[in-house]
Amino acid sequence: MMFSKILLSVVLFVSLPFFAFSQGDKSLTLWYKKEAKVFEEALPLGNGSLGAMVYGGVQSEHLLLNEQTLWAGGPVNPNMNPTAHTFLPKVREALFKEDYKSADSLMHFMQGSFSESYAPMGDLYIDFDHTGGVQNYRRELDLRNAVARVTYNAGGTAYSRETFVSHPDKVAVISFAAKGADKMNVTLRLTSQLKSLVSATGKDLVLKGNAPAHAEPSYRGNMPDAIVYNDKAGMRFYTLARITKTDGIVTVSGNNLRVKNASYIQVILSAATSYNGFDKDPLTNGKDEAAIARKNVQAASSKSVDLLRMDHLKDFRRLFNRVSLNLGANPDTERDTDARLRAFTEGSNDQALVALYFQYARYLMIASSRPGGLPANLQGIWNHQMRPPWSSNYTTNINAEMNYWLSEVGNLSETHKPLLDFIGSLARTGTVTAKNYYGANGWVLHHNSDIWAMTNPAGGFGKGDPVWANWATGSAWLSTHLWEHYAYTLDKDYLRNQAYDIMKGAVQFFLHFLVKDKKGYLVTAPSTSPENIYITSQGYNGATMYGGTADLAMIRELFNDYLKAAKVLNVDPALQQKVNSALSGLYPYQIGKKGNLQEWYHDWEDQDPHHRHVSHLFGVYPGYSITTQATPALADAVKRSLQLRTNNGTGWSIAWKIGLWARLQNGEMAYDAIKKILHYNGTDGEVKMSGGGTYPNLFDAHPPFQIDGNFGAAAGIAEMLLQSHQGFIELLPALPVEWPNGSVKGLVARGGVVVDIAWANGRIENVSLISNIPQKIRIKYEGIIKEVQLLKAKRVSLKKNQIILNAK
Ligand code: FUC
Repeated sequence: MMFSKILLSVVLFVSLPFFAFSQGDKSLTLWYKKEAKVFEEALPLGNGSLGAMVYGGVQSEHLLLNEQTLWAGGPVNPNMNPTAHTFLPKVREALFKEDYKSADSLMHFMQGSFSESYAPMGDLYIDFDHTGGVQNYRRELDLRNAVARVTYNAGGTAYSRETFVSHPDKVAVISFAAKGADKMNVTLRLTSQLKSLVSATGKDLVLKGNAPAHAEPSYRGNMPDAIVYNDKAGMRFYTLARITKTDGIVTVSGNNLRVKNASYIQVILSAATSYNGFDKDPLTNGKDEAAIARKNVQAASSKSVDLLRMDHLKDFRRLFNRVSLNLGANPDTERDTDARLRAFTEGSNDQALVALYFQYARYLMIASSRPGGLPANLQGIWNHQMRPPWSSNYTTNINAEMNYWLSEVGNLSETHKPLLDFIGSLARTGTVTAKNYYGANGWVLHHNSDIWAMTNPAGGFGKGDPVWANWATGSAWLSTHLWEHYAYTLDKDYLRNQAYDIMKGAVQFFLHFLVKDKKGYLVTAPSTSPENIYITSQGYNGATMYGGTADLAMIRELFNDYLKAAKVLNVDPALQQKVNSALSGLYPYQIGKKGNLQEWYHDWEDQDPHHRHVSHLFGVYPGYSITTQATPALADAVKRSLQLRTNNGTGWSIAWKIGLWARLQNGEMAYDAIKKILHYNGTDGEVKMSGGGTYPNLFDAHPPFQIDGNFGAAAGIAEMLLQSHQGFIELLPALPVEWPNGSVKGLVARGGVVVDIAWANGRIENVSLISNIPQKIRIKYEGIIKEVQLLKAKRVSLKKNQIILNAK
């Protein structure tokens, strides 16, 4: 008896290695009492490229699988509309005759193809043959360990599952265990919506297939050829799931694997595609996807689970643990996350949920954006639809950029790299697009892109509405990211070798594209203000105009950043001079009759006064040329514009407003936007499609799901606590009364200064600063600026009486 007990416990210890995960931090865990019925309830895992959404079904576990490079289409032909530029003079002529209608209609001739679409790779199902009722069901996502767990009892047996997706080993590790009288009898299946084949041999399940040659954006509606396959295009993919450990009996059953009588099962899964870069045909010049996936599974199977887990945790925690946030309330961890979010929507003061939401964004960033990979798309890396909303592409008139507002300040600078590298690809196709559409030097990017680095105006050669299709300021906006990465890291080699030429290319484009208006100011023409419609004094509702504020705000920022970069590197004095003079010739910001910052060149009305885009306020955030201190009148006008727009909007629109109000140092309005974005959006198994907010799995609801709101809101929260865009580090610039006590550790200020702040009763208690770069910095609190000398990697801590005048 004694002997068998000891034996049992030894067997359990050896066979259930995943129990060795340290207990997750309750305040950093999302948990639920029911299995997920829909995508917006399932829990995301990812290693930057391989993504899994865990549904946690009892009868059938479902893992939706994605691979970041799996997209429809192939390399873009940047020469798809070589004569588009012949329409530019005509558009300009119409515009300067104030014939906006003709300008709008001519813009249709300056369009190219739609972007391609991110594809859903497949689904792994593990069907159980449970009989009897289920008790104590719980599923959770433990952010500290980046692991999803499911536990429940059935028929007196305790079941548990754990899944993590390892970045160092490039595999998903999925473990199942049963502890008690019953054993597990399961069927493992792989399926896919894509053209594919499944096979089972030995202990391996293989799913292989192709992405479509083309997938039409979903907003185009139902049409016969929305998804096109052909033999000459459409990248290959390969998914391999292997049962690497079990005490059960594994058999092949048709295209499935059966495991009988098991008390533990461990599956290792990897996936790869033939994508080989934006400009290489993935069929004729692609990677060997099968070899990659097999190698990953083979290598991981030879490691012990302990080692796989240890390496996963080491890698993940190195990034995640850099920041902690405490907003001063006891976490309401007794309530499941769904109930917590509902309660918050109804007015509970659960500020720990706000902190959890902030950290969740950091988690999602680590899971969807890693050096060497592609940038996170509209849904990060998680997509279950053949025609996902807006093709789950890179939408560059806000969404792609907003995805990366968190990276630097959130101490995840390396997660910014996929975007920075991608800008390099865009600059290549964008150089051809600049010639074809504008006869210009440099490079240009319009409102949509994809992994093929498409830069042309979208719209399907004339079918797109210029209000979105023809926006041409993407290279200016993205180039500000190149500069910001330098501003945070002070990495001169990066600036010299990677960023500078691309910034210069964007500058060259705009120096060519800007034209003089009747008053002699430099303006963009044509211009659109992202997706908003004006009403002229004659009553025409249109999109195309000249001198839109948003364009000029972005170009102003690009020029300023460029000048700083050229000075740091001490290069191109002649170009610097040109940029300086263009900068001073730009049509200045205008304050409209309502006291607002004018969005249009003329003081026109908006068709939708509450329009979700607030691009004309770019200079406040993410830009920095309007500040309450340096340009108070303009800052007031921005405030008025925001009041007129209201804090309502789509998910990302609300997120943007958190950051904007934070920059205007208005903690209460920023907090009001946080309340709005954390508005519960969904009901049991049903997804609401109106009103921005948050889904049960804390994914942002545009709606539908769009990840930019998660990242943008977290970036906004960081801006409420720390700002560094004015040449000094400002502490707690927009602290709302809802956060009287709290602390944040590990946020990053420009200059690579890592900042910890603690506060009580709404005022700072202490601050601690550390940087790897020795430098003299200035910190600002309650209007007082103080100089601090930082030595390399030497922490400086200041108490409140060293920061606050007359501190008690
Ligand atoms: C822009 C926005 C939409 C949506 C789409 C992906 O076009 O105006 O609201 O976010 O991108």
